[in-house]
Parts: sequence; structure tokens; C-alpha cells
Amino acid sequence: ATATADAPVRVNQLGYLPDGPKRATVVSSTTAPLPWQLHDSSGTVVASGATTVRGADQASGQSTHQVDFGAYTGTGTGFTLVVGGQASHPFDISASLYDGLRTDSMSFFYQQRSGIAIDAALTGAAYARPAGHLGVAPNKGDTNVPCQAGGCDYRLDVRGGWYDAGDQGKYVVNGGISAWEIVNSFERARRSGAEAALGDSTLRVPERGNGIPDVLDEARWELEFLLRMQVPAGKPMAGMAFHKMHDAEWTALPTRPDLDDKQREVHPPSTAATLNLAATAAQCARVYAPYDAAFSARCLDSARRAWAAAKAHPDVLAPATDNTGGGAYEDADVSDEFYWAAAELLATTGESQYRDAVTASPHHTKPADGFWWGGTATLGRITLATVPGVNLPADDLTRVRGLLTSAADGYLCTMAGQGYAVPIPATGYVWGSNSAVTNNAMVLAVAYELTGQQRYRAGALESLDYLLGRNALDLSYVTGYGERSSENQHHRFWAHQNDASLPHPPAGSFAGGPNAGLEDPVAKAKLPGCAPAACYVDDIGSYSTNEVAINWNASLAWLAAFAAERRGT
Ligand code: 9MR
Repeated sequence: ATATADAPVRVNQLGYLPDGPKRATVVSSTTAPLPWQLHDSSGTVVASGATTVRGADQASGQSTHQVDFGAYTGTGTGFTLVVGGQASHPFDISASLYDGLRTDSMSFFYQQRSGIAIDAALTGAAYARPAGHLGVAPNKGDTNVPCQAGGCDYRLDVRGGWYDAGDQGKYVVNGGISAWEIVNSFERARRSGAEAALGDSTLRVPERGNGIPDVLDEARWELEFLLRMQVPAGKPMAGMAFHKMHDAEWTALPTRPDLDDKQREVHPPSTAATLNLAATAAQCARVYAPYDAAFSARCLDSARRAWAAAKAHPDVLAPATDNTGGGAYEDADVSDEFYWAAAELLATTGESQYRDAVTASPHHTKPADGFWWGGTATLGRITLATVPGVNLPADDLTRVRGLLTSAADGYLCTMAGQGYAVPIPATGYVWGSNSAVTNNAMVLAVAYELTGQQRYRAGALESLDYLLGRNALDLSYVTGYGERSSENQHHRFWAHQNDASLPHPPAGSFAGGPNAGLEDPVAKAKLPGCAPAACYVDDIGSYSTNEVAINWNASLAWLAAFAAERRGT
């Protein structure tokens, strides 16, 4: 049996953990179970059984069967699963399966850095590039940037940070959730005693060897940018955060960052951005305290000022129309950002003013909704539920934990109802759907931490199976991981598809994923009539299905670090 380019046996193409779930999906309209065999690399059948018929799957539009080979406990490389004479792509079964992805998905952020040369010694020559946006010609920014007309009458130094995605804008709301996820990944790993894997000299970053965990070095590059985006004291709306900064017009594809000659502009402050700053700076104050007391204090001061400014200006909303040259990141409801910021400030300071804001928020008792850049309440819930010693009554903390495990139970139920065990419903294939999968999988992982119940860990791991090839397209959405993986994500420098002298995205780059909305010209042309989970094309022009973005990679990196942890079970 051989794998075809579109094998009907869909596996996690990277593989499976010896102590994790091992399931696959078979595309077949046969209504009777089919025999399956697991072959090792020498072709020997090491396990066999019969499929479970699952029938029509709404998200993929396919008829499916399920294979469960979880009883097999061997390890090795080059396994294949064979059904009806068709073999899956080869895969491994190994405890170290996710070690590489943990590093690569986290190293993505160094390569997205603005304001620093990307060093060939760290990335390989193909990915090296000069520093972008330091005001060196032809760049006009980001060291002396005018506020957009009407915003303010002074200039700012807002260098640094990460480019958001395939574009080179820098947006506080998306920077906030991304930095939070990276820092939270470390905070979580420290609670489980596994922070060494994210420690110093674990990443390909220039700060390796400085005695500080590399994950925190990387997140600090963004945090320093977020701090710079705060309106200075003495200016109108002091303490608020500017919503975003980006080019005055969209740049062409490709445009290497240092070759961008467009005017960079800071856009007016927003309450949402201000609360993203308050939340991430409060988290920063807590998590960096053991490593750099001065930075921790700077973060806390900024967080307090941001919180006060947001309370004074609670409804300054970024408009959806402000999308020339960069994304709008509009948000009409900032109640969830208030809750998240209050939760972070409470967890860091224990102060009653923040506790009162938490307990008065409608989000404190609502079911835990899925989080994303525009909906951040569950980030606050995760912090309240997991950080030791939060100053809330014990029964209240128990209740918040229960909201998270209930949400996790909901995701398990959603997964169980589908041919491809995805923790989003058939209606959930929107722009960046892959990050809805990783974000929901994070909640499953948190539920595992809170309860120790294996079904939650299994759900988190099975979500990775979907992303790494067990899906409607038989494709891994992570560059370099799996036999068939995305490699033409929308990006202005990793634009090999448009210019052969430029590289593909580096290993560990995560595509946005299927988007039934078909919101770009390439998707409209190539994907008419697609089933939701098949509305994806690995084409650089399809920014609505195939962009990379810091909020998506941050969530993947969080999940990869969770999956890579050895649990000795
Ligand atoms: O992730 C964002 C998605 O939720 C929105 O629907 C979409 C359109 O507004 O924008 C996405 O964010 C993009 C941002 O606007 C600009 N940089 C690239 C981001 C990822 O595609």
C-alpha cells in the first residue's frame, strides 16, 4: 500500500505520543466497518482492528469512519495506517514528538521582530535580513512617528515589537493577546515544574545565555513595544494606549521590512488597546518579578496608569473603517477587556479595587466563551483559576474553575460529534479558524491542569491531530511539520511563491486556516462551493485563509509546549 497525495486515511502526520490518544479518520462512504492495520516501518502489522462508521460530517462535507489504535503502546518512526489497501502518510510514535514544534513555533517570534537585524547565525542565511523600521532610508519609521491626523500633534518612538502577520503593522490589541499567551505559557509550565524547557538557551534568540528564560526574553521584545504605545504623561488622554501603528497605505507583496518606504502612522488611542496594555503589563509585573525587578516595576506602573485611563475613557472605540494600510482590529464591546485587565491586576496586586472590578463584571459569572483578540474574558478567567493565591473567596475561585471545565466539556462534546474531532462547530470556520482550535485546546489543557482528568489532555492533543493533518484536506497547517504542510502563507518577506530568491515561511509557521467567508480574491476564485473545513488554499495571495499571525502562532506555541511536556504516565 502507498500513500497518495490525497490519501483517504487521515492521521496526525507528525505522529502520536505514546501516552496520548491515537485516532485517525478515514474518508469512506461504506456503511459497514472496514478492517485497519497499523504497520511499523518494516511493514510488519503491529496492530489491527475495525473502523467505527461515523457517517456524514457537516464541516468537511465528507463521510467518515474512525480508527482508534490507542491500545498500541510501541514507539518508533515510519508507521503507516492502512485501510482498504490505502496507506496513510508515515508518522512517528514518540515521547519527544513535540519537542521540535515547541521550539520552532516559539522561534517564529524572533523572525517577526521589528527594529533588529535577523541574525543568520540564529535563523540560517535564508531568513537573515536587515533591521526594519528604524528610520534608516528608505524606511520612514518607527522611531519618530507622527500621530494620524486628529490623534495628536507630537511624534513618538514606537520601535520594536513584532510585526503582526504577513503585513508589518503593529497593533496593540493583537500584540496584547499574543504576548499574554507566550508569558502564560511560561507561567503554566512553571506551575507544572517544566519551565526548564522554556528556559535560558532553549530558543534561537539573541538573548540566549543571559540567564533569563528565552520565552520571557522573546515576550519582552513585544512588551517593550506595548509600553511605548502608552500616551505619555502630560499629553491628552495620558495613560491610554494608541490602538495601532502601521503604514499609511498597504505595501506590495513582497516588501522586505527594511525596504518599506511608506509613511508609518500611530492611530488614536482606544479603550480596548489600553486594557490590553493594562492586562499584559500587570501579567508582566507578576511573571518577570523574579528575573528583573526594575522591569517588573515599570510594567506595574504602566498597568495601573492604563487601568485608570481606561476607567476615565471607557468607551473610546476603534472604528472598523480604519483599515487602510493595516487591519482595523475594531472592537465595539470592551467589557471583556475590562474583566481581563481587572483579573490580571488582581492576581498581581491582590488589591480590593481590582477585586471589586472583577466581581462586579458580568463576565465573572457568565459561561467561559471562546477567546480571541476581540474577546478576552476567558484569558482573565484562566488567570484567576490558575495563578496561586488570587485574592478571591475560595468558593468564587472554585466557581470560575468550574466555568472553564464546563467550557472544556463543551469542546469535548463538539469534538465527539464530528468526523475530524475539531473543537469548533461546522459554523466556526471563520478568519483564523485554526486559532479558534488552538485557543479552545488551551482551555482543554487548562481543564486538565485544574482536574488531572486525562480526557481533557486527550482533547488538547487530538486538537493538534486536526491541525497536523487529520483533517478534510489531508494537510498540516504548520510549515515543516508533516509530509504535506502549508508553505506559501501570506507574508511580505517569506514570499517564495512570488519571488524565488525569498524563503518560504520558516518551520513552525502556522496558517490561519479554513475560512468559509472567502474574504480574499484568491479564495473567491479557487474555493467556490467549498465545505467549511475545506475553505483553505496554500497560496500566498489568500490572506483570509493562509496568513500567519502572532496571535495564532502564540497559541500554537502554548499548545506545543503543553504537548511536549513529559508527564511520566
Ligand atoms: O485576525 C483578524 C481577523 O479576526 C479579522 O476578521 C480580519 C479582518 O479584519 O483581520 C485579521 O487580522 C489581520 C489584521 O487585520 C492585519 N494583519 C493580519 C491579520 C491576520 O490576517
